[in-house]
Amino acid sequence: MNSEPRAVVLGEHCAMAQAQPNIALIKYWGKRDAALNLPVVGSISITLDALWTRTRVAFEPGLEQDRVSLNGRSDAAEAKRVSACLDLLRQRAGVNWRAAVDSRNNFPTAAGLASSASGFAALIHAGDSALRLNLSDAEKSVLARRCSGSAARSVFGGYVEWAHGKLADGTDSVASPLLEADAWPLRVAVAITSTAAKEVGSSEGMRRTAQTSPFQSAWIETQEADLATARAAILARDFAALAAISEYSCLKMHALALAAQPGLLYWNGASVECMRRVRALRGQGVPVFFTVDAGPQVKAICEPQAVEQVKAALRDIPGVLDVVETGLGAGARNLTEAEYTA
Ligand code: 2P0
Repeated sequence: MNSEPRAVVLGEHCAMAQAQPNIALIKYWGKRDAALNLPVVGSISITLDALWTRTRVAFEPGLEQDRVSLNGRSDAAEAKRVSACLDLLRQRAGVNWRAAVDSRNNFPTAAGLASSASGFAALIHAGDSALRLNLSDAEKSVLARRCSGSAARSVFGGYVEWAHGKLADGTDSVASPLLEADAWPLRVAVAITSTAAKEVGSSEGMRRTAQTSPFQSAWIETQEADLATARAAILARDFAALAAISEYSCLKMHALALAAQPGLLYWNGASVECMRRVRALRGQGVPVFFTVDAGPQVKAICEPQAVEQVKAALRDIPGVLDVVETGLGAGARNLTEAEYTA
């Protein structure tokens, strides 16, 4: 008897995976093809370690429709996105089996912490294993991108670049690793200033920006230089250079979105105070910089020796509900059932 009882319970087309969110230092904003999620610009991110999505996918030939549970609940809009993502995997495998998907995050969903990035990277990774597709990481990145743009980057760990690509079919719009997390282990303090879902989602925000912001062409024209500067700073482990180019890219993205009609204002008062505090610390010689995505949380990236001081400073700001610390982590990976249920 060497067959494992749990394999019988879960069925043979079942797998579990974990992926972590990533934070862009050089931002993605704007699509050249909304259906394929092809970006108008490349981007550079860091993958985190303390925050995760864990997902189980079980394809069951007898099932009539996909069953999707996210953080223990079912949501029709999210289930539709998950089914569309599963369709990409089913198409690759040449099967029409429906699946039961169970997924949970250890951080607030839809609050500017890139839950769609870790969510879809984990889904593609688990689905690939469940259907035994043996896709390469690059192929997983392409599929994850089609589900949510930034998910392309969470397939990989550490410092990651996602190329905007030139091909119409998007096969060259893929992420790849720039530097391992261990090679430059920066820390991140995330100041949570709201746990509410954002008012305007990223896809709608990008569409509105492209249609109405007068800065869209300047954004696209200046991105290549920012990417080159950030790439060089990362490879040289030059903190001051990475700080300068990252804050520049963040504020430029927000300026672009603020100039849409109606303007996209993702910050609250506490977000602004956090940014000011980070700059004040840096003025005192503390190696820290901020970045902010399409939501009100502020991510302060710092050298390891500064993290306690940075966390204390952020906690002190009125309106900061919590400060979560994380390091940089690995890319998407399979989980055993014991790891999944832990
Ligand atoms: C980024 N953001 O580079 C940028 C910066 C938010 C601000 O990628 O429509 O959830 O699924 O491609 O990836 C968030 O947008 O959008 C995002 P879709 P996604 O991280």
